[in-house]
Amino acid sequence: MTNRRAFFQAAGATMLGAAAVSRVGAAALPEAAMQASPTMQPPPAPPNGRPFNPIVTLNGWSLPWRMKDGIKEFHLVAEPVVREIAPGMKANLWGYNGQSPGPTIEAVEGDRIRIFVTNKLPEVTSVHWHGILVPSGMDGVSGLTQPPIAAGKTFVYEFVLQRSGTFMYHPHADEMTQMAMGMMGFWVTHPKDPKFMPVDRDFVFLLNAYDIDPGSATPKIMTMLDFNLWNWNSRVFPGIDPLVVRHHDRVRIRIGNLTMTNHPIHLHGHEFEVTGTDGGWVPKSARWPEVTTDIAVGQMRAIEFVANAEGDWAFHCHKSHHTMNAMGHNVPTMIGVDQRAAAKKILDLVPDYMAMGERGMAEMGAMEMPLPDNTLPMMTGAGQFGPIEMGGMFSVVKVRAGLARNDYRDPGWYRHPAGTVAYEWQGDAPVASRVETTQGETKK
Ligand SMILES: [Cu+2]
Repeated sequence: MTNRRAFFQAAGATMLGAAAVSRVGAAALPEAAMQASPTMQPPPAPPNGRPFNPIVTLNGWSLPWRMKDGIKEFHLVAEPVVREIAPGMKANLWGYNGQSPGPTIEAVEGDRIRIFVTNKLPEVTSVHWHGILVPSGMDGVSGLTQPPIAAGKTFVYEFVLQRSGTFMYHPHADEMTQMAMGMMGFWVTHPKDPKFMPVDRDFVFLLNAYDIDPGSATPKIMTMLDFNLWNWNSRVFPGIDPLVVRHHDRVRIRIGNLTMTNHPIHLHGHEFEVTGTDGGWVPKSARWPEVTTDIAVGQMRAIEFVANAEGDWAFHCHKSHHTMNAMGHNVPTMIGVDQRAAAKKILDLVPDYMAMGERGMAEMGAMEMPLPDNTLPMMTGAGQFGPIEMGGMFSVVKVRAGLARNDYRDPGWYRHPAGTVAYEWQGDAPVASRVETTQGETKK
């Protein structure tokens, strides 16, 4: 297996020299780069072809290509994978090239693309290029535009990228099963002119959902709506990468929804504009400021903002049950119920029994409950001030001064300036000079 970094080191500026393709011998197939880790791999600048500003996939990577006779050749392998959803839980999914979601594919407007798709699944598949303008026969709808790709076979897709934007790829064969199992990936077509709508940091992730019973590892594929794990790139909080940006950076975040419900995605501390959809870029005159944008099923939204406020800013789906991990949905509401007498009786029979919920569910975030193997707590994650009580679709935009240009490493928790943190009132008069502005600076 070749991870992306080793792959680029080995391949150097020429990409895929003779050594790198030796695994497939003399065959014409390009190397299928594999990724064994869910750790974010910020991509290097493109080694050949038209220049572009690479994007960063949360907990993911971008697929290397080889240039052959002026055509960019990629190799996707559809196969069963094991994905770490967050530390403490791994899922048996289907994906591409070792991970779910598959690698992000990046190319440039005007590029001629050839994609080899090898099917290592136990059933047929196909790949649909969501939002990309392709000849009808390259659209990947099995039965309608092509025969299904049988297990063990490799198909070739070829098209020219007609417009820049943010797209997705996913099967159009036994879709409900294959998407419930995690088969999907992002596609970014960069503009031919690298100065078109430039940003300093450009992130992508997919919204996806699984139904995995506590104590198990394989999604229930017949679930229609009642999923229990709400993911960004097949990761849940606290397994989702923070979005680390420099103070004053112009930031783009591209989000695609391949779940079965909509997700109102909310950013704290900043206002943003939707600048792109899977149909293309939004003209300036058609944009308006928002702090939440609803992303419907099958949609993609690119949002942009200037990171003008330092801090740790929550960034999450606003459906509160989507910021929780697997939970029993049939738990009765216990707020206000005194369970002490009943709990004592049950404890005689079940020593591990824990009465829950009579003061709300926050106590779930702090307590150490016995959990089945391979199961995440419902609410988890700790910040510098205590339990964050979140799971699922939640991360943190960390705005920091003084970061290096390509430094995406977690800088730790924000060091708040003195006098700018909410505090317990202890009878003193509040200090009148502590007035926060929206810029995070203190005014007298
Ligand atoms: Cu949601």
